[in-house]
Amino acid sequence: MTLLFCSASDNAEDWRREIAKRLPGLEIRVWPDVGDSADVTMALVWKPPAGMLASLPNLGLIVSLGAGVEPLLEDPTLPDVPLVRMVSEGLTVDMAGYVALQVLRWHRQMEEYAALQAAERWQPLGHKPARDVTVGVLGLGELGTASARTLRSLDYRVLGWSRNPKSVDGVESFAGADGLAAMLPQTDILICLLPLTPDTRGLLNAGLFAALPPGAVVVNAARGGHLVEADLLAALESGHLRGSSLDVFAEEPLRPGHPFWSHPAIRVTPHVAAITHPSRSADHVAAAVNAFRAGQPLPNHVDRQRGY
Ligand code: NDP
Ligand code: OXD
Repeated sequence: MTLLFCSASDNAEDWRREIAKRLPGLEIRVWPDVGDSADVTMALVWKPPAGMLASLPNLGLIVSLGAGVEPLLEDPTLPDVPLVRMVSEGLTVDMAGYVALQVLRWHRQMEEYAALQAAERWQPLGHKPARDVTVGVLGLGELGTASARTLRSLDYRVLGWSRNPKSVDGVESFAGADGLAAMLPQTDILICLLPLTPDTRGLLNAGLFAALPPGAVVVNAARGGHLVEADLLAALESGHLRGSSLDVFAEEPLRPGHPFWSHPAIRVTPHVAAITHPSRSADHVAAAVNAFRAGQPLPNHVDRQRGY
């Protein structure tokens, strides 16, 4: 059995080393050095070239280096073999940290204090207790649930939205369209941690922003495709929204001159909210490979129909 690694943005040698520690003897090839493509039975990939996976005649398993699999599902030639997505403690801890950082940034007025520092002004602004600030989390999956728990530990009031109702200690659960309509007017800071699917594409739009209370903040750490960029700019321009933290964009890298770069109420990070480090995530790859080899149920198997 041979595993093919293919990613332009991950270090192949680091992955090879970490996988070899856990699966000694497994042959690992790095694209484009595929050798005899008939040998390849498993692929570990992030945004492989369209059609590449279809060129592997004996492929039996695809493991995504990303938690979000829409780049793979968008390839019409994607072979009909099991697809496993990335779920790892490292990714989860990273994301919960990013979400807490952004919530604290806006709640604790870090933007305003940065401006005061620049003006050499010593001026306490005061802030509400965290328990009086409501954070709404769109998506209560692996990353959303961990983020919600971290926010609860900081005493925020936390609401969560998912397709099916959830039971997460201290987190009020909302589901479906009615649930979203009920949650939004209560939400001071909205965090998007949804997968990108036909149902969620463009969800962060003018209608949703209008349903948030005046002065709300929007944080998108999921996918750029969730956000209608012009609607965000308009909602900030009108003063209805106070600010936004964006880690993901419709087009990455964000092009030079894009209005988000210089917008005073937008904070940009280059898709780094959570990173799949090999040392923290190779256990998950090994678990998927072992399950596949043993013919056992695969962990974090993607439901292609749902799209996540
Ligand atoms: P999960 O699959 O574990 O969770 C997805 C959640 O979204 C579930 O709670 C699901 O509901 C909910 N959901 C899906 N569709 C809908 C819908 N139509 N309406 C309401 N709720 C819906 O995903 P993860 O938490 O692991 O990851 C979430 C996303 O985060 C990834 O898909 C990826 O795009 C992004 N990501 C971003 C990173 C970054 O660095 N910026 C890093 C890693 C991931 P239910 O549970 O009821 O099915
Ligand atoms: C992911 C990502 O989906 O890094 O894992 O965006």
